[in-house]
Amino acid sequence: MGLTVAEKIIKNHLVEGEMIKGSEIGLKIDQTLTQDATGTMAYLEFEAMGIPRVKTELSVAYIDHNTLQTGFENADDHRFIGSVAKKRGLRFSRPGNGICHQVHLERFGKPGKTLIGSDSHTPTGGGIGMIAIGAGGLDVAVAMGGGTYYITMPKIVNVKLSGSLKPFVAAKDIILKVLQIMTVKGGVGKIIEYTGDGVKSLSVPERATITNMGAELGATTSVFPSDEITKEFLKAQSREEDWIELKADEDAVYDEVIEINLDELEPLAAMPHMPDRVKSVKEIGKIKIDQVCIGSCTNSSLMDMLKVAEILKGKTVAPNVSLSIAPGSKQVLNMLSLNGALSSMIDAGARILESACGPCIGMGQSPNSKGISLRTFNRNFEGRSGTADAGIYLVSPETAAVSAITGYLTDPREFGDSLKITMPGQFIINDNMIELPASPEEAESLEIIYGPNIKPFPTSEKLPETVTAKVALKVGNDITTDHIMPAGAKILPYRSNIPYLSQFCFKQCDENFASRCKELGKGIIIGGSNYGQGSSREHAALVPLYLGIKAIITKSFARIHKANLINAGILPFTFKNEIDYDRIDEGDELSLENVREKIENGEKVFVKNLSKNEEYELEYDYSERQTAMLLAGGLLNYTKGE
Ligand code: MIC
Ligand code: SF4
Repeated sequence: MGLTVAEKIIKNHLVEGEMIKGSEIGLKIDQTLTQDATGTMAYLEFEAMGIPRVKTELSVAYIDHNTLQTGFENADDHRFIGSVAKKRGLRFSRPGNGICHQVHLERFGKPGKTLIGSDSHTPTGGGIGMIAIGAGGLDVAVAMGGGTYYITMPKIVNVKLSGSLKPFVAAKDIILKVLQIMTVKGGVGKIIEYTGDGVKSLSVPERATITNMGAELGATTSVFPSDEITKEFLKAQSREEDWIELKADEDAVYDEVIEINLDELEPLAAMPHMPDRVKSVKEIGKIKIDQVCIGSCTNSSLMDMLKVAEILKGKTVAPNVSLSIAPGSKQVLNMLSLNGALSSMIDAGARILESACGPCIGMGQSPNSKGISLRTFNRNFEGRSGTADAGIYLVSPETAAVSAITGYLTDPREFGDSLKITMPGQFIINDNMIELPASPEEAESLEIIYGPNIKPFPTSEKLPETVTAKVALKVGNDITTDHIMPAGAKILPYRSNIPYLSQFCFKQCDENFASRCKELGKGIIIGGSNYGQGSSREHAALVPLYLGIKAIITKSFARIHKANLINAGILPFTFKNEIDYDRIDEGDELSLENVREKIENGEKVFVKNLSKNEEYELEYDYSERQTAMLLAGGLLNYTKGE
């Protein structure tokens, strides 16, 4: 039987298990990346492991998230990460060099390799033919130390693209279409592999837009083949030698097939507050807008920016609309400046931001009250922009730029026939903002610089025989990690200070959650389906751990968050009968009797509702390794052999 692209790469990196869908497999990881919002924790964890040098082929520490420096905290964190990188053998991408995923694609991504990153949009690397997976910081720390990375062998979905995109219809519209079809839960436990003739018409950055936002499907990752177009991109990045061809065998077998005819696609938008609330721009109609933000790891490539500049050329941003543009990397910004495209943006009135995540993670540019903002980003969760009642629409760069001029959501096809953009055959290569590590000899005498904001991370205890605790919170479906542990300019500087962060936990859902947990001393959370979707931030597990959360019982979990809970030693269970979710109320006292023995022996687990004198059956699917981790009280205890 033939293999898919994903299976070929997995097979080459398989160190444990077999490629049987649904079973646990261990992968050798070639490359890792971190960013600064998750990186501080990942490097504290790496330091706790006591390994002197990273053992991967390549590990890069990026600074791109916490770039507003309104106090000493962010700059201290940058310095800490830089000092670890220098000493431990990592490259360090300095602030200003760009968004991790964009820079990684340009300078380091290699077809056929594995990459894990402490950021959920790491699958951007799938655009260049990598198996690139988002993970928690601790998993990345383990991989940096040469350890195996474990996932459940996913099902493989074939998205077959035919035809080619019409003018003003973009790669973003392809992934929005996939989101409309599959929804934000549709990709859980799956890899999305793109095939078909339509692939040939997409450049590597366009493919990367699609694999990037595959994260919003809940997918393990997404991948494109590596072909002549990949080769051209690598050549233009002066890295032709990194190219290998990768394509699925003729007789490869997929678990599901979705067909999309690119000729028929039209400009789409995801409406507030979920990336899968997709309608065509036409259908939504000409709503008045207050803000447009262009950039983020989804849409900040040179190609995207050149299109935006061409649309803005000679025009003025509509009155009462604020347009901000953040080119994805120093390379992109520099090329825009040298060819004059930047001038078209500035002249039209765009507010040019540094090459970083910026508004995407609420680092500035929060919209006005009840503001309508069009963004080329990947997430429009309620409150993520920093304005609780703002409405965010996710659109392509073309739709964003045309709408910025008209002042209302506009189908970009109204702008004209087509844009005349030519991609340069060679990018400007200057890696002067990527610091190289010290040699092992030099490294010995180097110090790691900890700032006063860096506090030790919480530790957990061995799983007790029985867990009895009150329901500290009950929430509904699609709870995101932005609900659990919000980000934004005010909170992100404390990513290395769990005690301080804890006061913001679940604040959007319940103002009193943190104080109630402190009163209770321990608690259980009840959730709906797709609990923990979104970011890879392990803070969404570490903070609840700090607040005494022992178990989380839901209708279903998102992949990375579930792995982070297990790493932290918090028990994730799902209801056998979803109806039981309705029977439990906040404040009920629950008891997981003999839970230690039961999960150790793989027996059925029941939770007793002591307040209502009822009992409900729960489900779990921990692998042997995960069971051992939970018994030990998390991955760190497990690794230390406790
Ligand atoms: C995000 O887009 O939510 C982030 C910020 O990039 C996160 C990581 C984080 O919370 O630091 C992600 O997607 O993993
Ligand atoms: Fe940064 Fe936004 Fe991409 Fe997350 S989604 S890595 S915050 S640009």
